[in-house]
Amino acid sequence: MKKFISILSSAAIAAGMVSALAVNAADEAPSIYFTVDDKANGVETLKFGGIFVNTKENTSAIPCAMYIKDTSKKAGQIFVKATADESLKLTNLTGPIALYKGAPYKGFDTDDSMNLNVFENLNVVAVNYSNISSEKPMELNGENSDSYPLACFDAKFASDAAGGSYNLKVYSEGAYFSGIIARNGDGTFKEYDPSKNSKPLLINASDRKLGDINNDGKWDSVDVSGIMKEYTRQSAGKEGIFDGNQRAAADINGDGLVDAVDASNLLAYYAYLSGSGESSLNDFVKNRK
Ligand SMILES: [Ca+2]
Ligand SMILES: [Ca+2]
Repeated sequence: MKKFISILSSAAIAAGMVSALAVNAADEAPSIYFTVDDKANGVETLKFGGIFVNTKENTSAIPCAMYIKDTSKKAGQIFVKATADESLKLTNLTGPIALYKGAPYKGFDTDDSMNLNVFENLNVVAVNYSNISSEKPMELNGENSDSYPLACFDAKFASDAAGGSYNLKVYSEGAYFSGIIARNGDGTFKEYDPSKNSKPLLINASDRKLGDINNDGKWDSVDVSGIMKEYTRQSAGKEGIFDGNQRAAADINGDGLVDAVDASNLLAYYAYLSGSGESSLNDFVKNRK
């Protein structure tokens, strides 16, 4: 039944689109972003926002949250579907009330009111905030559109998930489209496809610790030179020789690249450890200028 309601309301919006008039170029397109709870075992948020997951240490689900960034505060209807690569299963979808004590918009006080849907075959979780009867934007509960998340869910790696990079992102295909409708308050509106302008969350999964490329339990010059060799090969247009677990462990700053910056960070950390430093590699890199 929930699925039916979702499709029905989506169709109603699509029909209404014909009368869309206003385009205000000054408005920044609303977008969606994701966070994970890095207090979960084996989960770290890296310097540039990517997430590192040690799949040996992390055997539980990773709590995730989905937010809307809407600086215009004009969002009147929100249909967002999120997906991840297949081996990163999205489950346990809930509204934000229980965990965050509030929803971004007024009038959405129960999980039912935000029309949550899980499409297991697509590995998609969906949330709708809709007030079809009104021409106005929805009213915020907090100061900003992302004072509270739109929804919460878990991401769990399959036991046979390969090491490598995974993306948590907005899904928008066919009948399962994602859309954000900004209302100007005078009956005019504009629809955005957040799958076009939202940044996926990079999740690097590895069976070893961050930076320990050869998985010997130490961070040293062997790991540094491993990264440099890989980077040199790639710079020369050759295929890398790292497997997925090594590549994930080598993107030390979480920018999606394995390059000289990662090697330099690791070299500095090696020196720091030799001087009896005690921070984790990730904390060390985050604090490094
Ligand atoms: Ca090592
Ligand atoms: Ca990097």
